[in-house]
Amino acid sequence: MDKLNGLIVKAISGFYYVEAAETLYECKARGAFRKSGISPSVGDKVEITVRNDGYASLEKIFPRKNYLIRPPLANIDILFIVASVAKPVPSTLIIDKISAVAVSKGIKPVVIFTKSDLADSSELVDIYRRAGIHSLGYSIKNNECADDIISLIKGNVSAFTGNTGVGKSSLLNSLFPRLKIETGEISEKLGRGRHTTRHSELYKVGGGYVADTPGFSSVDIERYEVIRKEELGYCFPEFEKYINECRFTGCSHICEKGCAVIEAVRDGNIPVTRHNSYKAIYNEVKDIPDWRRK
Ligand SMILES: Nc1nc2c(ncn2[C@@H]2O[C@H](COP(=O)(O)OP(=O)(O)OP(=O)(O)O)[C@@H](O)[C@H]2O)c(=O)[nH]1
Ligand SMILES: [Mg+2]
Ligand SMILES: [Zn+2]
Repeated sequence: MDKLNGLIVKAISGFYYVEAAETLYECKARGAFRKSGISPSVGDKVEITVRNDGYASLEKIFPRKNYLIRPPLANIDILFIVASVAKPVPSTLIIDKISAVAVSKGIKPVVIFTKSDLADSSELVDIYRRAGIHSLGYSIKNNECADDIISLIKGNVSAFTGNTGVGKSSLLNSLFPRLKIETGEISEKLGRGRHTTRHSELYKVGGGYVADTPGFSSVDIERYEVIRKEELGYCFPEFEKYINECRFTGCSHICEKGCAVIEAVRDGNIPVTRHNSYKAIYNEVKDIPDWRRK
């Protein structure tokens, strides 16, 4: 029997696909281990045993450096938040919710606006650049900014997330043609994607690991992870300087006259859409007691 350390690259109906020693093992989780309440996820570093007859089982999950609940992913360095400039139309609130969660977990958010052949992405890209978040436009038609994305992927474990139909799988195929991930047309009737990608999977490409994930729907985003209101402002990187300057203790930076954050919005130093998202998220989380988080 061999004991090996590996990485979960895919999890489907009770089977975990673990890359270890240059080989892909299909593993079942050990019964005792299942009782621990931690469910193994893509991105987990694990220990497996492989019997002489080839049967492999998951024995242990090594401590995680971070964990995303939606989609379930462990140990991510960079979260590429993908939105399309059209078909489907982008929502800055969704982008801001996800990027705030990434920041709260020490994951670097990168915002990509796809389908930039259909509409100009520069205004949206600019909002995030002003917010101190790495942001770029992309189109599979001309591969603009491909080098930028590839250099971020190198040496990191990253994941692509975003609404269904925004072009996550198409983007990965255009950067790494050998992947040949299935993609799907947008439904003309509903104006949204069809949930073509059904499971998360980590691919070893470009000197790193990249996860493609199933696109979420509006229901998923309503039940997205909750950040405590006291912490929320710090999950908007461009707010920090002004939060520190704000002279009101316990200020919610929502409407107080003389609040440094509100002044920065008024002076154009914080993008208005970002502050609107902050207010919307703040109002969603302000009455959620700590015990109900998650
Ligand atoms: N015009 C244009 N269409 C694109 C671009 N990128 C993707 N598409 C189209 O958008 C549709 C959806 O693409 P997918 O790659 O399947 O989208 P996805 O985000 O992976 O969707 P899910 O797997 O459902 O989450 C396909 O018809 C693509 O051809 C782009 O840059 N420009
Ligand atoms: Mg997909
Ligand atoms: Zn304030």
